[in-house]
Amino acid sequence: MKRARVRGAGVAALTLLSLMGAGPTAQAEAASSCALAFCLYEHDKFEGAEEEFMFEGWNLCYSVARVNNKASSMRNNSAARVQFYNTSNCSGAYGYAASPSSSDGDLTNNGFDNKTSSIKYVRP
Ligand SMILES: [Ca+2]
Ligand SMILES: [Ca+2]
Repeated sequence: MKRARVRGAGVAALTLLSLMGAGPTAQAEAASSCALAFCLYEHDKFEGAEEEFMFEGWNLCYSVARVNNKASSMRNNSAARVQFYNTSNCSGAYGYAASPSSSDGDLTNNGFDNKTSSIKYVRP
């Protein structure tokens, strides 16, 4: 009985996925969903311009380009802790660190709104 219910849920999830893929909102969903390891957004609540970052190894630093000094929210899909730097090459002390698999819709209360210029993936 329990087995049957689990299978039922799986079928429902698959149906929902295919509906989303075919629906008119598919593109809007993709625009604000972070496909890569880490994403920064220009505005609060994952709005505005988006910049996506890959995870290619520990302790790698990535410069922020599109939303340099503009990031106001973030999504971290990676298993890494992501450190935020006000400087361009992850130099000096980081100003904020995002936990693995976390998101933050407003960086203001972390004191790091519109500041991020580079990010670094570190082991949690
Ligand atoms: Ca901003
Ligand atoms: Ca900066």
